[in-house]
Amino acid sequence: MIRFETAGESHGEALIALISGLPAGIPVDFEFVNRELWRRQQGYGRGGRMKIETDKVHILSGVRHGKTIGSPIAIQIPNRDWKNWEEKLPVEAGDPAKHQAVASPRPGHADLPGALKYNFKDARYVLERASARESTSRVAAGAFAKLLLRALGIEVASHVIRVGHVELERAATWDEIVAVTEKQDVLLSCVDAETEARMKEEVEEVARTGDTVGGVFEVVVHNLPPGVGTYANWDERLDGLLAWAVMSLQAVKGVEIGRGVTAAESFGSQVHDAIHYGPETAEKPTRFTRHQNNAGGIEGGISNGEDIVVRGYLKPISTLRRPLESVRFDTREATAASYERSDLCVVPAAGVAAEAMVAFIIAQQVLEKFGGDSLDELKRNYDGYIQQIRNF
Ligand code: EPS
Repeated sequence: MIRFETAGESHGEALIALISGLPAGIPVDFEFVNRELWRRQQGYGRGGRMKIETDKVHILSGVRHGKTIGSPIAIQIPNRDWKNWEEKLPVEAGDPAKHQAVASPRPGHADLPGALKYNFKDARYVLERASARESTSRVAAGAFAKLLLRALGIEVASHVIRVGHVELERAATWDEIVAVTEKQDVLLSCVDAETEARMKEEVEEVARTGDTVGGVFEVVVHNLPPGVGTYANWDERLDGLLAWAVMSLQAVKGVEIGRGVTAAESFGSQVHDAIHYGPETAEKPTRFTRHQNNAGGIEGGISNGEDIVVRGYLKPISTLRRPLESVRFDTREATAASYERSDLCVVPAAGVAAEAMVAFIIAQQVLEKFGGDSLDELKRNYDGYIQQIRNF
């Protein structure tokens, strides 16, 4: 079973990802892994921190001569900002006069429940770990999951379908989504230029008013064969696993698979994707096809061979330049919530982090079904199954 853990504080020395269970023999494209980290740093509305950091992986173990060797992969991503925080947030006791306390919790952030839970009179320790900076480690781990999936021809990409009030009002093709992920000048990762320009105006508006704005990203998995995940046990359903993984990302408050939300207000005849039988194609192992994909590629907790479509609904960032009301930890007096440099809009970046989570779950379930300690063994098992599906 592949799994990963992360460690690190937002302003600590480094972020860590530890991945275990990946088969041996996966070629590691270092440029690709670092580009994934770069993608997570992009987008119109990111804060000043992204000008300081150039996230890059330092791989300590589990990769030799450019390939995975089946051992745990330890990854370190240095925080460049650490040099500005060494005295404010030392590992040792340090000089308390130099510590930078967060005295009044921000509504919407983990500050208050975290401080109550861990008995801190300062939310500094809470936000250091609750910060979405942690998603850097997830993207590093997800990049390895993508490398495994890529070796089987399975791809994962994302795009933005809403920023605040502005929504993409048409479907996006797979090629359009891929083109967005390949861009060098990332704005808001929307496939439609006119909609993207209006999304930018939405961010400009909150920049003026000292507010923040959320939105919706969509992650798509392309070329996944039918049969991954199962209805047999509640904790093995693919939709449940994906929803959990995406919901665990910072600021995600809702997850939808396919047409999940509007399906609830429609009739069955309008929602379900009629089944057809078509000619054999090179890309698809099954000749059972659909003309639409409202199910988002999952029926009964199992992939059905259509693209997997997972949407994440992101609340606006909770650090506001024009802060909401809060209460001081020490005196209990009413005051404005703490303000610290932050982002205005992170929907494209959250989409990249969600790609990582989705890729990891898909890789996990693919390995669960097909197994293999080496990529060669996995490919043999995988190809055998694809043949079975073709012959069905
Ligand atoms: C982030 C880095 C952080 C924040 C953001 C995400 O950097 P800093 O706190 O130094 O500005 O920009 O974190 C939050 C939104 C948050 O609420 O903590 C990153 O690398 O994505």
